Amino acid sequence: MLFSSCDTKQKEVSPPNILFITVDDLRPELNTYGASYIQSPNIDLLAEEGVQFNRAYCNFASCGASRASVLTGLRPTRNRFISYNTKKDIDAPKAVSLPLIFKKNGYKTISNGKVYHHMMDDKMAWDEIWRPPSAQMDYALKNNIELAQRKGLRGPAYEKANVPDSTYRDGKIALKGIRDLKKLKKEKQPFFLALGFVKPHLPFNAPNKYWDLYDPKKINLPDNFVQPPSTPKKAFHTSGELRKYHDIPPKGHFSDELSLQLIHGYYAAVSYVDAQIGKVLNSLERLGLAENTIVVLWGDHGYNLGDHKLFCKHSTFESSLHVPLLIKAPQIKKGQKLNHIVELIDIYPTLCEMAGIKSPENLAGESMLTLMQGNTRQKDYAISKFNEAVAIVNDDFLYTEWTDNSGHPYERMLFDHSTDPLEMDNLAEKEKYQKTVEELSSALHSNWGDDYLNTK
Ligand SMILES: [Ca+2]
Repeated sequence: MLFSSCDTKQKEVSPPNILFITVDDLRPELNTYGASYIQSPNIDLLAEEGVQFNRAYCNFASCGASRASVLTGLRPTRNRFISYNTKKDIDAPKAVSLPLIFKKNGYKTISNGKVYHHMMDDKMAWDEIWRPPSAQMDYALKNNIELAQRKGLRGPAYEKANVPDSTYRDGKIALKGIRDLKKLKKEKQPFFLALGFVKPHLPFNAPNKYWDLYDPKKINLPDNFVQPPSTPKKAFHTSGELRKYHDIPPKGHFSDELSLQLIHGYYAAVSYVDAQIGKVLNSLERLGLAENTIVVLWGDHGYNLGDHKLFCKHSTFESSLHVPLLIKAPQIKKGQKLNHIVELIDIYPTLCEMAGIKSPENLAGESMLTLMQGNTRQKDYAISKFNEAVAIVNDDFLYTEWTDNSGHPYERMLFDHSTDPLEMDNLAEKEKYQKTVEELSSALHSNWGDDYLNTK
């Protein structure tokens, strides 16, 4: 157990609390990850005080499936955890989830906000489940609320409003988290407190002051605002999630002007959610709980902000799969930035190991604790997917294959990030790379899980 005493005389050690923070659709375009133009001071501070994983990947490029995978420690397969709408209770009813194993080990477990995609999913794992009341689609302005109330339609894709932070859901979630911390401090029981923040997920709604942090003239389109002819057509999509919003053209590529406006909105939403996270972390500190609390913060998948002319997630480009992952834990060296490849399914065994809890035997991930302690580990790859596209990140390569029901690949995509970080040149069909393709395909198939094809 991480917190066992090194003293020769036995000291009683309290089990560490867990503050489990998930941020919806947060890509690692943050100051601490090198995006100096992004205002993310609170997440940056968490990185300074903890460990930053520079190469963390989601296991599925959509909300519900990614979350169910993280919380069960199981990989998505061909038929398990396959959509934004995934329910753990349907896809993996027997799995002992991460909150449940902490509950079974004496922890008080609380789920605030969007932790699982469905509020009451895996309800036995939680002592308390809470989500904030909010206006339709979390808009603050009357006109936008009315637009969002039309049957089957949504409001605008972004909103700039002169309102306090607590008008939107994430402000309420932060306040609830702080109230919980105050209560939990008085209790003897260790806690697993989960906070699921919903920004920067669409719609990009944030108070004025977060929009005003960014000068629109200084916001740029990504360097890969293009769909190269060598990339398989199947890799692209129509950004359908965004099309549902008011005033977004129903088809065709988005104009530069709209794309820049959307990027501005995303940045505002990132700074807004960062401020809410900061309120909770400050409270943890002020209450004296920080010294015995492990804080983990993760994004549920990546996000395209015009990369490959796409918006939203739903692909296996680096921009869809790469996520922020930070862990701050007592007795772990601060300020480490690690380049070992890790996956979100590694969170479950890591938290168990740090808390001295025995993990279930069927977990697919591996603990990251040894990496945080300055050692290495053998597993140094990540496997992710979206629909029939299954991808492996290995060394500098990101290799995707689209497979049929028997696991047979029928389309391939390979990028070498050491020479092509923008993914402009698909190498998969080039003669010179056939051996690499063969090796990566083999690594993908042997590590995607014994139940990949057979899971119902
Ligand atoms: Ca999401």
